[in-house]
Amino acid sequence: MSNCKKRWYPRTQIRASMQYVSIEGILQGRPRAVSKALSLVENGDFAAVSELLQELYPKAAGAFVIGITGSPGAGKSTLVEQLAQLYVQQSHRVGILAVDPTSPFSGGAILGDRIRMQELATHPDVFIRSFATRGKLGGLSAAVDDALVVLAAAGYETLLVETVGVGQDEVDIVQTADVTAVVLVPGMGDDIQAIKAGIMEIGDLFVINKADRDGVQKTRAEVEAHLALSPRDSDWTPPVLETVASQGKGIAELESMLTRFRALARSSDWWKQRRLERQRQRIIDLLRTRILDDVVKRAGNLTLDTLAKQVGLRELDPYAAVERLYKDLSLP
Ligand SMILES: Nc1nc2c(ncn2[C@@H]2O[C@H](COP(=O)(O)OP(=O)(O)O)[C@@H](O)[C@H]2O)c(=O)[nH]1
Ligand SMILES: [Mg+2]
Repeated sequence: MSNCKKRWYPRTQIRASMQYVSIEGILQGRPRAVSKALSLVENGDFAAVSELLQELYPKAAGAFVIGITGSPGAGKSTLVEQLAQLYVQQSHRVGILAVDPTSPFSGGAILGDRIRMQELATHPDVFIRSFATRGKLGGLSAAVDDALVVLAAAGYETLLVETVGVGQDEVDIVQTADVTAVVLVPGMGDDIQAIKAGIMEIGDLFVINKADRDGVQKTRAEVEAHLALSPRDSDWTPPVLETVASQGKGIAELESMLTRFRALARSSDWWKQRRLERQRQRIIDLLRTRILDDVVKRAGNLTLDTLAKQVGLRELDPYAAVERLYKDLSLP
């Protein structure tokens, strides 16, 4: 690490004890530095994150991001924990991001889960962080993207991201993953209908967890019927796996499928195309954030509030409000 620049980043809006982030510390994988960088990312100040990423992005190649999504209670955290244990046994360094307010990672779970998670959390090769920030400029998925860059630069090569598969935010998040596993449970026919529109399309693997329960075959048939109807632009046919995460069953098969996907992805054009499309989207999202950030800063909250009131009173329509902002700021 001798060639890396020693630079310190001032942070203005956070507690004094967290004012500086050491790039060197992150690159050496020091947990405190990584943790501070993740807080900076979560805080979402565009300029600060931009400076941070400038240093870390070139060093963040090679990590593999596994997205795990599904309904609350489907067993995502249990699966993530099991997978992480398997990877640690294989000498991987594992980073875990839980984007789920009900997750054990953030302390909301039953005691048993918590204890197992804590064991994992104290392992030197594992870094666990929960993410729940919403409403910041750029949104949750941008923050998750940046957090993954931090973890990758810190040497965590296998990254697991758990999200609740419900809203557009979550779809956006898993779209940044290199591979996405959708977790279902038996007897959730209606749920499948509900999440079909968003998450079913982006699943690379389907996991029927809680396969110790009745109705596995019915759920499998439903998933397969859905997959048969959705044409895919790839060499990969999403497999449907069965697991009992709470007993560690089917985890090795899931891991070997993920490995197989990774190997195929490396050499395939469709995956490169998919990555390219996502990077494109990432740039567009950042551009939108940057412009919005700039305009809002220049306009100030007062102007925005004034305009919002006028729109509320129907003195102004929202389009006219935007036009007025543009004019006041002398934008093109
Ligand atoms: N019967 C059964 N229970 C499971 C299985 N996997 C997880 N669970 C339990 O389901 C509950 C929710 O699991 P959790 O991993 O927190 O789900 P998440 O909300 O999707 O993260 C917990 O009590 C788990 O112990 C499974 O395969 N079979
Ligand atoms: Mg969870």
